[in-house]
Amino acid sequence: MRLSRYFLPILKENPSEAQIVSHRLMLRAGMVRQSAAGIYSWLPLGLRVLRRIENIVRAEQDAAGCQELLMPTMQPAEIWRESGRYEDYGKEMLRIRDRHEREMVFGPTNEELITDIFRNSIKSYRDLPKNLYHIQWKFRDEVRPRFGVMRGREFLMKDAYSFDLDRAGAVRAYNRMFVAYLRTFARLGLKAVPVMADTGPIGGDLSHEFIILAETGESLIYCHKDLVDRDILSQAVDYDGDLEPLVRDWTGLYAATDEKHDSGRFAAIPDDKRIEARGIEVGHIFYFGTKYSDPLRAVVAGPDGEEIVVQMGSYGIGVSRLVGAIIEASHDENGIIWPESVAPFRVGLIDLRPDDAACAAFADDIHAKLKAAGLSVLHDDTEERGGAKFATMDLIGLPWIVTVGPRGVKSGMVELKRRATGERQELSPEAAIARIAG
Ligand code: 5CA
Repeated sequence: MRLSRYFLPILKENPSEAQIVSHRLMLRAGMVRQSAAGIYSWLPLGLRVLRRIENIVRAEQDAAGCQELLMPTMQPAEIWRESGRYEDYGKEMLRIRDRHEREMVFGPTNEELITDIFRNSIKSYRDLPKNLYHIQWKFRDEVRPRFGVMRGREFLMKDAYSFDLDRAGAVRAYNRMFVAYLRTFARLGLKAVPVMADTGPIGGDLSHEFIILAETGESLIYCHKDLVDRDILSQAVDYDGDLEPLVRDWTGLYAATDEKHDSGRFAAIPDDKRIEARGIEVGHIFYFGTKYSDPLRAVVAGPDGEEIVVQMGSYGIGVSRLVGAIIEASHDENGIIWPESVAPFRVGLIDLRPDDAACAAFADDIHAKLKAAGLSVLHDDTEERGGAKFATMDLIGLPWIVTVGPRGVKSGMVELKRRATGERQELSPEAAIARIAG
């Protein structure tokens, strides 16, 4: 992609409305624009990151045996009356009447709708277990939308819903999601801690939040330090096997939100292993048994023809919140530092003299070679000054920056910079590409 043609409205100044670094950087880097309080348009650079996060979330859900579907944003009010949440949900739920005066809601979550789909289609115990998910926009009329996409009113969520015959099956589904979440956040370059949590309006008696540590986070957590230092990706995971030992290994160490905090248990942790910190909730999983399947009559016929009310759980990931959360966890004073797994482009290619025919040809040739190597490139072929070009690349945080100038055209060398470390090297274009392709 050539920057001269790309829609990248960079802001030179810090926007005054942004209180935290991720919000500031997302606005400055031309990733999002606010359309109304807590409601954002995703511009091309921001959307590329959002899609990459979505794809990692999707891949890990699929690997854990979930199946993707897509439910609408609008839902009929009746099913919310059936579950009893139409009144309970309060002002956070956006209620709308259509032209026939039928009551609708813009979905803040989908327990009712998925249970309705389930009850109309699945009738036998033989069809269980099932775990269905979608990645869809939600609306919650938050009292205080703030921090940009971190607490929006419209936001993108991955929500999965499991259906099982009994508690043991539901706990197995819960464990699969628990492990899939650890893997998902690790692949996004984050250290997420699973903490015991309250269930709030979703309900249920077993719940974990996945929290990444950040000073700007809205949650307060208490946990054992070893949880932060663990690496899940080095462990082999068999989703068809028994995940209980792995989950027990993670939940055996103390970790809780402030609502669930037990100061006695926390005090028993050695001093140097105790963490009391703020964090950002990027995922939340719930086991709630028959809270929805009972009132909505999601039942199946058991082996002897008896009626069994299915056991359910739900599992959310804040996909759009993650964009902000990753920036909170990975930036410096010059801008964003994207982990390679979610970077909008792998390489920024700076041509210092696009007005010089030899330099432009050299840059074009490297651009073509990077693409041929399967690497996504944002090629700065604009007439800006060199200093401004370097600042833009640092701001938007691409993992690798290749710079070419007239001097390099003569020597056949480019400068390769790694954004995360600032380390620079003079290399031939081929060596630089080999290094980036790693
Ligand atoms: N139905 C359940 C699980 S599918 C549910 O709605 N859970 S939740 O309320 O905890 O939301 C799931 C995730 O969505 C949260 O962990 C958080 O990462 C994200 N989220 C919740 N509210 C917002 C918001 N206002 N803005 C951005 N992300 C949000």
